[in-house]
Amino acid sequence: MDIILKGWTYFASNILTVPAYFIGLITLVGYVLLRKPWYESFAGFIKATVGYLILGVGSGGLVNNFRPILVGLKDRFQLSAMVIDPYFGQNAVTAGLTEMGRSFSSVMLLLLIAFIFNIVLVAFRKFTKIRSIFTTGHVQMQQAAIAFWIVLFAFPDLQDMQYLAIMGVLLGAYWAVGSNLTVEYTQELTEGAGFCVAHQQMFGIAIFSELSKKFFKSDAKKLEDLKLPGFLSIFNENMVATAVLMTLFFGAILLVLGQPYLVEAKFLAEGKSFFFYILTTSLNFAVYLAILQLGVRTFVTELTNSFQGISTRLLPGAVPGIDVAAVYGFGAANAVPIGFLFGALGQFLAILSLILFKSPVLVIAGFVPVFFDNATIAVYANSKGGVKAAMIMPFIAGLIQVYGSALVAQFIGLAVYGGYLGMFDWATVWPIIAVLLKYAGYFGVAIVFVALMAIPQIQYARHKDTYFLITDDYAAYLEKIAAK
Ligand code: ASC
Repeated sequence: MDIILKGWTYFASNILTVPAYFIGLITLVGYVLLRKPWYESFAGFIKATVGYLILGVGSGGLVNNFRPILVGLKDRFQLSAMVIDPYFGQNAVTAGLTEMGRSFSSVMLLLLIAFIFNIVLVAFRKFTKIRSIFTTGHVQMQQAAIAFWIVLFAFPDLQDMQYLAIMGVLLGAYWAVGSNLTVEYTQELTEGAGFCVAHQQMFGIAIFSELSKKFFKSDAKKLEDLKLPGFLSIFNENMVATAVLMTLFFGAILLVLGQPYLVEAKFLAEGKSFFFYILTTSLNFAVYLAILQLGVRTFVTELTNSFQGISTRLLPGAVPGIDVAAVYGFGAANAVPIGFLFGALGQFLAILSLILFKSPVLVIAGFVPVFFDNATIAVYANSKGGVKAAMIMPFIAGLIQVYGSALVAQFIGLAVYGGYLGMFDWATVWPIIAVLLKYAGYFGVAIVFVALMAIPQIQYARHKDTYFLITDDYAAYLEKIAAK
């Protein structure tokens, strides 16, 4: 038993929670199952892993460069505020647990239980209607930390094994149902690329795609159809648009922070030009975005080609759920900066209102929610409802991220430790789960589980004839839709 657990822990901490290797391994296994020659399988493994690592350089570069700038606002004005960001959320849980004299040492075991549960749900897809597997390990760790805190808050006196059982079932169900919920929207966005999203705004993708469909015309002007005239035409190009918009946005924030603070906080070396610091920092946004898109292009085809091995031989009909940044390689490239800016506007307005109304919790915008949630929502909203949807939906999401996070972090007592996850699903779906668990106990656990399981059933009932076809054979799906 001990050796199995050690082996698992090794696998989980080096592969399962490092998406690049996990996706590489899946690609390798997929090609082997397709009986490709060993050298092609090996090459597939390399391309998938390297591509995902490149994606990580892009998204990590964005996170590491721009998160400190946003958080700088908190230091500069000495606000006692909570940062909404997955990494701050994870730190807050650790701080809270340390203070209580507890730890959450069984995260790896939890991942095992939840992951196996996810696979079982797909294996029984005939009954569960679940098609997708959640593979984004670093996100799973962040979510496990917050979910542990929520369960601890609702059931303070349980044993470790009982926590594991409740969380394994709830998280496993959320991962499976949430990623499954993004299948249709993602297949349509990527024209059948064969993956879905396994991240932190999966319900958000579904909700805002549906709202965009409902309130905007499907033939509304899309961002990619905009042909700006005259000098504005430079914005037709994504790299130029991103660079200019981000220079304005981060330039303003860096000016507010001011040169003395930036020097003191070691952002800017003494004696260096402030102007060129602002310029380089802001232009780096476009650099990392370009890297990220290169990463997506490198691994997506490998992954989805090889995954046919898994979805025909190992786990029939399965679809891989991957990092949300993968969708930035599809749809309108300009949706990414637009979503970020309108989401930031929503978040800043919400934060301002918290200050004006003297809320007991103040929130500081974290980079990960404000960028990765809202850019994503704009990409999907644009594909369903065009330019206006791509602006309005992230704006609404920005408001919700702040208000929902402020409410839930106060409710579960995490606000005092300085952070909360803050992503869309964790500002909407999980607060509801927290309330149900707290006030309805085990009955609440049952309600949440049944409600989650009902979602794929509803999806299936709405499109029985194409539900599995959309991932099994996208061309046939399109024909069927056209024939209708
Ligand atoms: C997250 C998180 C990140 C980013 C990344 C986006 O939630 O923790 O590092 O989003 O996954 O590519």
